[in-house]
Amino acid sequence: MRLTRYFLPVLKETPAEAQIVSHRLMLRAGMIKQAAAGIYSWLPLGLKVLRRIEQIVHEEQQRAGHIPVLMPTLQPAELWRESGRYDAYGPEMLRIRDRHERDMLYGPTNEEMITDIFRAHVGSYKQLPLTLYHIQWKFRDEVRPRFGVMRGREFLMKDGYNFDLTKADALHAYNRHMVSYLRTYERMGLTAIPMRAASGPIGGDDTHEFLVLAETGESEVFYDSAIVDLKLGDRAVDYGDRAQLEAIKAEWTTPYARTDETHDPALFEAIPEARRKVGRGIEVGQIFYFGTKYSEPMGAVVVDEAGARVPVEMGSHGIGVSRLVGAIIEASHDEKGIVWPEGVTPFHVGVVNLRQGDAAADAACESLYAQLVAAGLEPLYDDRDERAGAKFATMDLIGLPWRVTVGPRGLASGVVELTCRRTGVSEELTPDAAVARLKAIYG
Ligand code: P5A
Repeated sequence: MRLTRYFLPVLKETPAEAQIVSHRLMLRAGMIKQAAAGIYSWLPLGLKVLRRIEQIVHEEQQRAGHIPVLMPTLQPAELWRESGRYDAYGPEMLRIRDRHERDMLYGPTNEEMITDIFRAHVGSYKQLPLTLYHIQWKFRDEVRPRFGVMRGREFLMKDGYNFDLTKADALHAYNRHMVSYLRTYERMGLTAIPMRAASGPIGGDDTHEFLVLAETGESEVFYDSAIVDLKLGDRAVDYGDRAQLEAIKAEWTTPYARTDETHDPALFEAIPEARRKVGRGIEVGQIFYFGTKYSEPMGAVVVDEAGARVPVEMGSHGIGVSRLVGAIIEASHDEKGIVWPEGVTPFHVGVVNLRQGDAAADAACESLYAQLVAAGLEPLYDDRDERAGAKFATMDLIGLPWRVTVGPRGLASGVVELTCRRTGVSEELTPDAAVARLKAIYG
């Protein structure tokens, strides 16, 4: 993409309404535009990051054997009356009436609708296990929408629902979600810690939230610092191997890690003092096991091996896709702007032409651009007629992990400059070597 043809409405001033750094940077970098309280338009740069996050979520869900579907945002109230949640959900639910006076709602979550799909099409244990998920917009009429996309009213969520014959099978599905989430967040450059949590309006007893440590987080968290060093890395995970998933879950849930909702001071005091940490965290996901809470009242039953009709065992599992954009920025920025982890960056590399209009510099940039594209990378080429300082400031603000700077002086000796956004370290190398390096980095 060439910057002169792009739509990147960066702001010079720091927006006064934004209280936290991720919100400020998203507005300044031209990623979002508020439409109403807690409701945002995603501008091109923001949309690219959102799509990269979605892509990682899709890949990791499907690696775990979960199947994508797409349910609508609007739901009939009828389904929620069946589960008993229509009245219980309260003022966070946006209720709508259509022209036929039918009660509708903008879905805050989809347990009822997926259970309705299941009961219409599945009747035998032979069709289990089954996990369906989608990535869809939700609406929750939060009392205090704030911090930009972090606590929105309309927000994008990945929500998945498992259907199993037995509790043991459903707990295996729970573990599958836990492990696939660990991998998902790691790919986004995040450390997200599973913490025992409270289940709220979704229900059930077994639930973990995934928290990214950040001072601006909305939850108070108490944890054993040993948990922060755990990494899934590139170990081979077999999602069918129950013992392996159980072992990984034990690895992450044995060290103490809880939110204020479930904190147990006695257990916390038992951790060696040097490892006892109190901080704040951003909730980027939550998984639930709730058994037959929805299947029983809604009549989602299967015939088991003995021919008996039993309500199906269920859980639901959510990732805050749009919130993650803010959470990643909270975890990765500096005084100049965003520092995107390579896994989610909107463009792989920025190309800065120091002397736009200079024939040699222009030609070198064009050639570099073509080579980067041929290597399968997406460059953003700053081809504006601007001072070098302004171009660097824009690149630093929007946070591309790598920048190639092209100028007449370097070109005279056959080199360009490759700069790492995170470390600020630059090196001079030939354009070919720069392309090869970037190709290797993004593998
Ligand atoms: C699990 C999937 C559920 O709704 N039902 C379907 C279950 N869980 S949850 O914890 O309530 O939400 C899942 C994740 O969505 C994000 N989230 C939000 N993101 C932005 N703005 C909001 N107002 C908001 N509310 C929830 C969180 O990341 C949460 O973990």
